[in-house]
Amino acid sequence: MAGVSSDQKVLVPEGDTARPAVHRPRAALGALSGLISGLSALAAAELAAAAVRPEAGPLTAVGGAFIDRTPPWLKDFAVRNFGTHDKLVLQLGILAVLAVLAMAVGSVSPGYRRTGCAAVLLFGAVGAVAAVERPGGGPLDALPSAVGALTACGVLYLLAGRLTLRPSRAEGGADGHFDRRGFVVAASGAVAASAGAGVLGRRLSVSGAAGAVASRKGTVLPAPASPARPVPAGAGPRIPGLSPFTTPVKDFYRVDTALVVPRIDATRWRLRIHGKGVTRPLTVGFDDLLRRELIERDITLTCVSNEVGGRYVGNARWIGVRLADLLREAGVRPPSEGGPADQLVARSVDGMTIGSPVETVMDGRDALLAVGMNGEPLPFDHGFPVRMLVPGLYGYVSACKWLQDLELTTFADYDAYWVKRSWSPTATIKTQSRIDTPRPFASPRSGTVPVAGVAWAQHRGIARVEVRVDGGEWHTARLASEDSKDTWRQWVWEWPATSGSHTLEVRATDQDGDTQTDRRAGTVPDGATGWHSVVVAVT
Ligand SMILES: Nc1nc2c(c(=O)[nH]1)N[C@H]1C(S)=C(S)[C@@H](COP(=O)(O)O)O[C@H]1N2
Ligand SMILES: [Mo]
Repeated sequence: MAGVSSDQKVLVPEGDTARPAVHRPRAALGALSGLISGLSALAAAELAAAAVRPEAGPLTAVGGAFIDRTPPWLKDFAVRNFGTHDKLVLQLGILAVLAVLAMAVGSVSPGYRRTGCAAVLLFGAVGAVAAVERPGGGPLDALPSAVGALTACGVLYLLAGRLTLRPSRAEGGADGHFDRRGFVVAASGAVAASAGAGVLGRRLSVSGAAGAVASRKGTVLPAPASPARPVPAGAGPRIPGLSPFTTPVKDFYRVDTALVVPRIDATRWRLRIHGKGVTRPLTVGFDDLLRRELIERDITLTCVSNEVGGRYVGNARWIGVRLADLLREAGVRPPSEGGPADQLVARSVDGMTIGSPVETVMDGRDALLAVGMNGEPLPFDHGFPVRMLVPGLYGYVSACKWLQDLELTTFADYDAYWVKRSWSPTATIKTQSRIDTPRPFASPRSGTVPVAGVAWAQHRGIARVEVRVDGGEWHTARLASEDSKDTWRQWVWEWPATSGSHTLEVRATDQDGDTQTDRRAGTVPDGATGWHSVVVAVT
């Protein structure tokens, strides 16, 4: 084997003309072998994760650990700039960092194979620790990272070996050469094997979720004992660009911390209700829930991270069981009746914790354990088999998806996930209104232009929506008829538009008589305020 001294030449900075040029491609090939071993690590880990559980894959585990440690300003930045693609951006970011590190390790590895391998094992250790520490994680979750790291080590060692300089006799001129052919063969072999392992891993994880998929397909939602009201008459004859009253599932926003969407087999699902003041702890299965009296309600869900004018709000027709009934069965009394617990903490299978005020959940509103959304079983993305919903509360304090456990406790004793991350422990949805049409910077023709959108003040109800142009007087918009206080309302105002650039503003008043404040506030800690405005250029 070539000595360290000759290998060190690889590290000589570019432009050092005293060194023979033959080493430069070797450094580049070193970097390439780093990339290839990184690829093989991920592929092998993917395969192993399919056998353990999808959440144990190093990319997912490190990404999840990163999300849990993201400070609120960065989370807000990501949500604002990447929206629902924030997770994709995160994973691409991790891949990019990994690629750079892999190339760095790879480029020194022809000279320092052991060091290269040690670095690879270190990355593996990071992945393994992250995986073991994920919610629901155990020692076995270290396996994918370990398998990946060992694979990468082997591949790197093999490839670096092909790049080792040998004393040259026949070729003369250069002071050595390496096994180019051997490198190409080994490298293509590693790439092909990685591709195979990756594809197989994906296949296996798909078949691993087969039980969950089948249990969802097999779910027949019984007819609700108490159906929803018919969809109310809209704000006006079909206004292009206005959000429909019911948001189709494909357009419904999704906000959660899950890099891998949990796929739960409903036939094995159990929900536990326990904690302070629970005199009869309950465990219920999915079929138990479906056999209960089901109610169907239109409820508008809103995310606290929704900016003024944002899209993190949607209205769906939900079917579920009254949560308050279940809590009563478990012996729970709200604080106003002397119950000792003021916080209901919902836990999901992916370790999310969401705390809601017991008083609110039990005050007679339609707080649900939902099993259906827009006439189908909950989609996996939206919490199959069961999620919580409390009309009037932001999602982060009410709408736990992939629900597994309900614990009665107090706000004094326990801070839920987002509360630990500087969001308010309780948060009522703020009255808001949004202009859907015209779009910002649209250029409608002068004449009558319908200005239309949605307004929401869940559980208080919308009383009035007003629009003004260029800071002038307020005009009352026409409202769609009310479905319930828990849903948004569409509105429209026919604007006699004159040519030129104009600013449209909207504000809503709820049925308590409170009008939206114009004071701009950000989303942290309990929801944004301010009026939505849109600038248009009328032609
Ligand atoms: N398990 C779990 N449930 C969760 C979350 C989460 O990250 N994990 N996010 C909450 C937040 S912040 C919101 S706004 C709603 C969004 O529900 P949706 O994705 O169905 O629109 O889910 C809530 N439930
Ligand atoms: Mo949210």
